[in-house]
Amino acid sequence: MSTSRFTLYYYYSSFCSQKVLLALFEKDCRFNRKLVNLHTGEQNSPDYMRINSDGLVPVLKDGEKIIVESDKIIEYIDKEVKSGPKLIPDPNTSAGREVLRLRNLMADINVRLLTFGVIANQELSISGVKMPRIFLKIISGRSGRDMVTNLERNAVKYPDLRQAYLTKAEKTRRSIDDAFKKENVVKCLDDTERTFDQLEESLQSSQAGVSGKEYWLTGSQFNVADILLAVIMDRLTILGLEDRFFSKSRRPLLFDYQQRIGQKKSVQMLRAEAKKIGPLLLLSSVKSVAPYVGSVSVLVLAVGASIWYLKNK
Ligand SMILES: N[C@@H](CCC(=O)N[C@@H](CS)C(=O)NCC(=O)O)C(=O)O
Repeated sequence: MSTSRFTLYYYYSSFCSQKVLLALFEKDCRFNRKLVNLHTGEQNSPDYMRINSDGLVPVLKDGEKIIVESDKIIEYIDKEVKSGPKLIPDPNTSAGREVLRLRNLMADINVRLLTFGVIANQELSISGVKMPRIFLKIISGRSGRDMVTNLERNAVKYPDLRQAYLTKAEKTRRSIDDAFKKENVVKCLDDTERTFDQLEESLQSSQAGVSGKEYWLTGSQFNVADILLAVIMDRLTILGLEDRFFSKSRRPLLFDYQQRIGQKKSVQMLRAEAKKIGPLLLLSSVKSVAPYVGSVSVLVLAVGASIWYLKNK
């Protein structure tokens, strides 16, 4: 039974989904969930491509209305949901302009390249990539190239979606190539370093302007800029890059910020959500070997029966 007018199509480990989840949790907004398993390629099924022809999560459905792009979804939620704090201040105010500046600054961090690039070049991680081994196996193995082949196959199979499938196949091929070129990933990490310098400066001015300990990126209100930063920091931590980007000695205010966001209920809810990936992957991997397990059992039974027959003959 539907409990809310909103339905979110999302996946636990997707960075863009996490931004939207955190926004929904901050707004204390109820929503229906539709998990789109990126590891089994559900986002490329014709049914899903007919909802979002880019074959990407997240997607928000509000009745018949479909909203794509995480930033647009957050803007939509902020406008439509009256509960919870205002996440996006009016851009005509100085606070609003500062939030917009920080959103643009963080939008330039290529989280996809960082994620796949560090997984493909794990020597770039400082403390080691903290992802379930099975997850690493799935994304660093052949799965990317298999995905391209499947997309091209679907382009033939579903003529109404031909262009969408071909476009996605091309984009996927390019992003896999980029992630395997170490110099791209190194440059991306260096650019992120400069962004983090600016974020540390923002925290300095925010701290100076707020009396008390509860200060966030642009002042006392946790807003969309903080949502972006919280999710980026969690991703960098998973990639084993926390000591490079927000260690106590290099960027103390960001280090402290990371400790403080962990006390927020919405962030705890988000982290609990991200953890669900482990059991799900285990389940899909068991399912994928299940047919073989089935035939192996039949074989074992057959061999056992033959031995028994020969012995008792
Ligand atoms: N600009 C889009 C990007 C969405 C996106 O890249 N989603 C990723 C997960 S973070 C995805 O669905 N990947 C699956 C795929 O590439 O097949 C947004 O902000 O929503």
